[in-house]
Amino acid sequence: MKILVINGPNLNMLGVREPEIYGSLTLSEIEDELRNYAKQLDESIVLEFFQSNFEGEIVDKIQNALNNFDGIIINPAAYTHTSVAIADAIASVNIKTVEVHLSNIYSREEFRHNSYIAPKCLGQVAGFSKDSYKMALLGLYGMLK
Ligand code: CA2
Repeated sequence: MKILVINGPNLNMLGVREPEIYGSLTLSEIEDELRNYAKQLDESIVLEFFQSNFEGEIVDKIQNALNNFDGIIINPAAYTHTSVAIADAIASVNIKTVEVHLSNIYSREEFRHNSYIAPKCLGQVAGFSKDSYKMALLGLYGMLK
């Protein structure tokens, strides 16, 4: 089972700034933890990680996932609240996708309460810091296996 894990803009800064909101782990530490968690869940899970600060690169990556991946986990970061292009890309490939957020976007500013991406996904996990990714993987795995 091949799962693509996409992280959007500024998440490459994790662990470097604003640890009080997003935690003190770096993105690569979160990716390592998720890789270990996947291995415990099922040895046959293969994860590929991708981070970009560019909307078009994320759209390209989702399009290229067609016929190459069984599922997608995505933290679209700020594009969650703005990107019809990423929402359309997810809908067009029809790959089972879960949206993830480190923070609880519903307890933050009003503009973070809307997600263009969530309606195209199986579900959304928000507010559990790095564990949001593990919960998303568990849910996606349950739907795919
Ligand atoms: O809670 C999340 O995971 C978010 O997707 C994070 C986004 C934010 O725009 C979403 O509303 C919720 C922001 C990511 C920025 O990451 C940074 C990490 C370290 C320092 C500064 C920004």
